[in-house]
Amino acid sequence: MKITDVKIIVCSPGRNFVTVKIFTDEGLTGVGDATLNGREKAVVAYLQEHLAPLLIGRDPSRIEDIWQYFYKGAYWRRGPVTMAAIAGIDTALWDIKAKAANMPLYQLFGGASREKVLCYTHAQGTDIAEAVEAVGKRIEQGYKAIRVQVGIPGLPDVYGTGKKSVTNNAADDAFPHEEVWSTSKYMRHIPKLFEAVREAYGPDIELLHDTHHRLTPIEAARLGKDLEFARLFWLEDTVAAEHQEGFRLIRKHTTTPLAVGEVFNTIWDARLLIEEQLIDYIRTTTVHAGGITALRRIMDFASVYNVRTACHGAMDMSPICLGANLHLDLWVPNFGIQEYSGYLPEILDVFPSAWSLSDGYLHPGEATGHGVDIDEKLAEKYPYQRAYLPVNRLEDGTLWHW
Ligand code: CS2
Ligand code: MG
Repeated sequence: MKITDVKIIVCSPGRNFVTVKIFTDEGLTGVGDATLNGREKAVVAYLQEHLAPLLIGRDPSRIEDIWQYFYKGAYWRRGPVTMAAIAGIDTALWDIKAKAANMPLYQLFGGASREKVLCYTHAQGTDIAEAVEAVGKRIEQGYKAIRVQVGIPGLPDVYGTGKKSVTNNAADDAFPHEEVWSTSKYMRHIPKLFEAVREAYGPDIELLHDTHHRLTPIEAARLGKDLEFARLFWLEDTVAAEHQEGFRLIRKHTTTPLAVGEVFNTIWDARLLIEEQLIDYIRTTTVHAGGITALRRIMDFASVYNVRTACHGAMDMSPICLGANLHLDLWVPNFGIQEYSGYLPEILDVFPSAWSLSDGYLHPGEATGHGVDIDEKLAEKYPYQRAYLPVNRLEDGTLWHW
């Protein structure tokens, strides 16, 4: 089999997506997600200018060699743009390989280790009452695990707590929306949120919380301790994780489980965290960690150290990324949980998917390949729209982590 063409499809059915579609001389095609929220066009250029031309004429079954060719061959390794581009190609190639084998992708990894994939979804409110009510709705819908975020008194808007967070897109103008942040206001308020949620719904429902990299290690240690009463499933992204050693301090002080890794793009970003068991869940996901080939390696490495998997699955991971993740989730022995924030209906129309959700669990389905496609005609109706994630500033104007 030979690769005959590579298309890079950009569409915006409510938010931007970049999709790689690979064509072969035997008529089989495969698709992969290459979306990098807010920097989509950089990945498009990387793919179009540098990678796609080098694929023509190659044997699509040589996935490992193609991955190494693009990773090692470029000399310039790692980075979100490079790794999202490689991921788009890698995912499409695995799709083709599983279609050629006439099997759902998870069979190629070694088959299912479980019947279904536990997922967590999001509930948020501008205040505690609203957030508690939102959690109740998610429980009614059958979810077993819920990430809860809330607005902070004294801060006008906080990412992930209001209407804007539904699509994550920036304001309608050409500049990113600017938010205001105060760690002390936040730290005082969050324990009250989880007191209220536990009081309303009891101990059985799994609760998660995302700090979005905004704390220092000692602040994270304090928050972890303050939340121990709530027995969280995890506390996510407490600190900016470039400084991996910072987690040693957090770990010394709290038994609240820790999750990190949605912005990691290689195994190297997580090596120390995993080796020293400084985290409980690794959140790397197919599209941002270099595709299935690379994510599988991270998952296996994590299994040696009792770290469980928890693929990032916000709405900016396209349904293709979710589909690919779900095949890994169904197989991976050290599975933890899969994030599922849901999709706008128009996104699901553009990406017909074999995966399904039932009673708080996902399943990748039994279609051959990874089971997700793109409707190219429909995608054309939703042209790219420039959009940014917000930025975060302290009350005095200092640009801050978020
Ligand atoms: C979040 C995401 O899902 C999560 O845990 O951190 O909403 C994240 O902010 C976006 O995916 C960024 O593009
Ligand atoms: Mg997160």
